[in-house]
Parts: sequence; C-alpha cells; structure tokens
Amino acid sequence: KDHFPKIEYYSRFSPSPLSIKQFLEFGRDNACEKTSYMFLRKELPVRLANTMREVNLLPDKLLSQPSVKLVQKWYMQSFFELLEFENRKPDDPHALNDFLETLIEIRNRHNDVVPTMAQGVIEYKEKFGFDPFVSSNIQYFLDRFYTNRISFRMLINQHTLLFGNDINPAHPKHIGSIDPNCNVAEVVTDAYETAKMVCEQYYSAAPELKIEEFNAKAPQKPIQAVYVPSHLFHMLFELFKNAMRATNELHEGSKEGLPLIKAKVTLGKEDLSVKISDRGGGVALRKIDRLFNYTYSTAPTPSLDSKRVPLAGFGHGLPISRLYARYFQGDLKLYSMEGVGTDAVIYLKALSSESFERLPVFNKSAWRHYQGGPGADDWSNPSKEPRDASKYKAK
Ligand code: W6P
Repeated sequence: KDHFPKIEYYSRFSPSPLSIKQFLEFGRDNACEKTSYMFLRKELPVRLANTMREVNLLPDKLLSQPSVKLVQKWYMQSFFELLEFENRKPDDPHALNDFLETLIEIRNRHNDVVPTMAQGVIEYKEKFGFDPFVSSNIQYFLDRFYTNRISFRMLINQHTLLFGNDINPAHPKHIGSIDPNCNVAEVVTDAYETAKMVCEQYYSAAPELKIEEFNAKAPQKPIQAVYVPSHLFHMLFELFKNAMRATNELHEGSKEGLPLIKAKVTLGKEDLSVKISDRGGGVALRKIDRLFNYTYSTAPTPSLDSKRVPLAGFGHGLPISRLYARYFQGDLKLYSMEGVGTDAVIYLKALSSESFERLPVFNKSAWRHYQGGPGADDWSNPSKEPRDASKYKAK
C-alpha cells in the first residue's frame, strides 16, 4: 500500500509506448507545443508512478540503503512537481514555459541516478554479501527501472529540444535527439576514437579499427538508420572499451603488437546489425551472464579521485547498453570463444515503424516476480555419485 493516492492513481495507467516513426512525425511537421504538453503532463507522471510503485517492492535490506532512499526522494519530488501542471490549461500564458523549465530541472536532478543506484548495490553487498534471491530481484528491478529512466529522458529530451529556445546548429536535420539519416559507420568511428583516447590513458596503446559495411538491402549505399545517435554511441563506446581492455590485457607488450578490432555494419530487411570483434582471449560461457549482472559486476568502488580514468566503470555499462538496444526493440548479444576472442553484436530494427518503445508495466505479473525469486533449481547438479560406475555393471 502507498501513502500517496496520486501515485496510486497514476500507476494504474499503463505507459503509452511511441515508435521512432511517431516521435519523428510529431516533431517534423506539426510539432505543437500544446499537444506535447497535454500528452507529457499525464504520461510523465504515469511513467514515474509505475516505477515508484515497483521500487517499493524491493527487499527491505536494499530499500533501507541511504543511496536508494536518496533516489526515491528525487522521484517523489519530480512527481509532485509535475502534478503542479495537472490543472493548468495550455493557454495559461506561463504554463508552457514553466513546464519546459520544470522538465530541465527534473532531468538535472536525475543525472546521477545510475551511479547512486550502483552505490546502493555496493552498500547492500558490503553489509549482506551475495544472496541469489536478492540478486535476481535486483536484476529484474534495475532492468525495468533503467529502461523506464531511458524512456523518461527520451520524452523530456524530445520536448526540450523541439520547444526550447536553443536550436542545435551542429545538427539542423535532427528531430530532437533523433537523426533521420544516422550514418551508422560514422557513429562506430566516433565511439571507437573516444574509447581509444580513454584506452591510451590507461594502457600504452590501443588496437586499430577496421570497419566493413554490407548493405544487403541496397548494395553500395551507405547504411543509415532512423535512430537516436547518442544511444548508439553509448552502446558502441561501451563495447569498444571492453574489447580494448580484453585486447590489452592479453597482448600488452607483445612484439607482434595488438590484434585489431573489426567492426561490421550490415543491413537486411528486418535488422540493422553491428558486430564488434576482438581477439582479446574471450570469456568462458559460464561467465558470460555475469557481464550483464548488476550485483555480480559491481566491483567495490573504482575510486573516483584516481588519476587514471577507469576503463571499466561501475559495471552497469554493459547491462544498460543492452537496455538501450532493447528499448527500441533491438538487442545486444555476446558471442565469445574462450581462448580466442569475443564478438559483440548490436541488433537494431531496420524500420522506424517497428522500433516502438519497450516499456515496463507495473502489474500483477511484475509483482509476482518479486515474490518468487529465482526459485529452486529444477535441473540436476553435477554429482560425484556414483563414484564407481562399475558397481552398476550387469553381473
Ligand atoms: C571481452 C569481454 C567483452 C564484453 C563486451 C564486448 C567485448 C568483450 N570482449 O573479452
């Protein structure tokens, strides 16, 4: 039960997912600030309330951590600030501008949600150790919580970029945060160069990059997507950092130099895919899931004041990158061969009409997830019995 009837009220609505095509069409011709205002003043509280209800289902051991409490406070404050607009007509001469400013304040308030939640997971682990039940709850929760946050910021960014005063001279063709002709290979190069700079601060060298393109839909044409370039950059930057670290850790100082990283960008009827391949020695299959696990991968504090920038951050980078891919109906997968290297593939929808938001909904089924946990294993464990197979031999 919640003590706030408004949260309860708004959480009963399901979020309304939008497709990239809809974002684009809305922003392109008939971009109407009043329409956007009317939609967001309901939709943003709905998305906030859905998540806030779910936060309350977390185990007490986690909810009681100071950093989780802090994040909860931010959500409450933003929720109630938005409710100020519940009854303000779009014709009110100041409503639109006040709304715009409120959105910017909310976005800033929530800037550090990820490192703060990561801190909460660390605090929890230090006090209680690793518990598979709680870990599976955290995994389920953070995937949904961060997806909600990605979507929340997407909506805010579209509104503030379309209707704020500061036009974007660097990208006049962008519709808010969307590039209708996003050249994927350019973003790959960009993310590579940025990761290379970080890598060279940490190691003495960075592997080279080779990009290939295969456009099966329109051979010889460059591969373009209708997409949010910042999302794509985020995913690729994370993958390049991982690939570079693995490459350096395996080959640092070898006289053959570093094996290069290959990127392949492909376009088919349904999928636009980007593969990043390294020769960094790979990861055993048993350990692949851990790379996406928030509880497991959160190392006790990469110190923030150290001179060397950490090449791997708080360990939430890879799972969050996968959420960015899934947010518009794509995915991010790792294919590794231990001893050799890893292929990381980002899958995006080739068609903007198919890339609609994938959003968590707070309902009975979500609720059940927090009660059940991982459950008892219903597959056999490797057993040492029978030790001596000969005793089962037919006499
Ligand atoms: C590795 C581990 C990894 C994760 C993500 C992307 C690339 C790589 N390479 O060895």
